[in-house]
Amino acid sequence: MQSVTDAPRAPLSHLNLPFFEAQHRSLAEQLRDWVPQQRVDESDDRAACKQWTRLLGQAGWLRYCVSADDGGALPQLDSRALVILRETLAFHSPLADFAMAMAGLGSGAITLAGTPAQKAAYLPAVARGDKLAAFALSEPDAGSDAGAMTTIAQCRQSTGASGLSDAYVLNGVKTWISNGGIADFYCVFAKTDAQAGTRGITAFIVDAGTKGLDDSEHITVMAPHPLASLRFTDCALDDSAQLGELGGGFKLAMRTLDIFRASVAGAALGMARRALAEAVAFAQARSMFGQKLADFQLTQAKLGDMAALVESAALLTYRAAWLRDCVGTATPAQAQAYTAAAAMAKMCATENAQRVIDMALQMHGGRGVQVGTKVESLYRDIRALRIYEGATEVQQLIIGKALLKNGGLS
Ligand code: COS
Repeated sequence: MQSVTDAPRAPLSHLNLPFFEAQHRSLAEQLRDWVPQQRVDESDDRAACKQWTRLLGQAGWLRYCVSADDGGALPQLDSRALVILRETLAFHSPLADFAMAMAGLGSGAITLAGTPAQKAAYLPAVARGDKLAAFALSEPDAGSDAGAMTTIAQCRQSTGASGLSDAYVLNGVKTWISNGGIADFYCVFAKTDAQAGTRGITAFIVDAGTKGLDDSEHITVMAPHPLASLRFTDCALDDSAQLGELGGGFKLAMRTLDIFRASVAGAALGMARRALAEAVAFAQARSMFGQKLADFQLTQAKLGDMAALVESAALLTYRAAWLRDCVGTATPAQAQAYTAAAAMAKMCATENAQRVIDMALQMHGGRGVQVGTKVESLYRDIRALRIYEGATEVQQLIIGKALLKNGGLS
């Protein structure tokens, strides 16, 4: 069994591609030296995620999840930095990657739409690893069809110290919420106008411990990570909890997902690269039929397939991140081109990674299914990435819609 410390190191050669700048290469170099030095017992997913968040925050890595004005490392969220960070972390520890991902996704809507007071209250603490964040969009009957949510935020007038103001009362259930149960706050999307479809959804920031919020229902999944359902029962929020415009919640959720979908592709790439490294090392070490496994043409052909799947996904992933960073999303055409590119990257990287990991596991024979080997855990780790932050079928829909609308994608 392998520990993080005796594992292979994440490769760097792809950072010479023209998508990247010197700062990205140096980020990857520093992170791949830092991760193996950390000692985190991952047997308890919740404790491990809290510890990874603390360590990532103390070392400054979470500063890439917020912008410089809010305690971040760079003036704006940099998609290429996020991709590289997640790729490198996922190569070594999918749970460390998960902790990083949730700091970004869970606070992303505040970065995009928060008031100065909301940003000050949450983002510097996220960047330091002092507050755990979560993104609460999905519901038992509204996963891919996020607009079908039924959690309701009813507006009531209340009299506070500063006079008459709006207040909201949340009722409903959110589910499959990553960091659920350990988060310090949730960005929650709810209907403020049940008749207005996706234009009737508004976002709110709800602190853990708020009266009327029960986040204790833990969900156990095949590759353990903190996941829970949230139950809101007459959960009262004052108007300072509203995040972004009234009725602007659906678009805010989509814009947040857009940014982080390319980074999911990065995480999938990290897992695929690790599986490939494990397969190469195993093929070179394993003897059979009087030669090494690597000497068989059958093995070489498989490794060739795996490498091509990894590198083609890498190009789509880096292109999507580069588009957002260097071309931008200021015009509707740019925004749509980026949305489609991020969807393509997420779809191809997660699907290809599943195939690469399966091939690596097959190459390991019986050891591949032995609990505790790296390819066995990767086989479980990768599966959720084809579903969360928009399943492959949702990405197909996004790409198809863009194609039909534009007659082209860029
Ligand atoms: N950025 C900004 N606005 C967007 C957008 C984006 N990426 N995608 C859609 N919108 C806007 C549309 O322009 C439209 O605006 P108008 O009301 O002004 O016309 C509005 O949002 C509704 O868009 P659309 O009609 O495409 O919505 P649908 O209900 O058809 O849903 C999908 C589209 C399927 C793409 C969406 O529901 C989705 O992404 N689902 C997956 C959700 C998900 O990822 N869940 C995982 C949760 S996190 S683990």
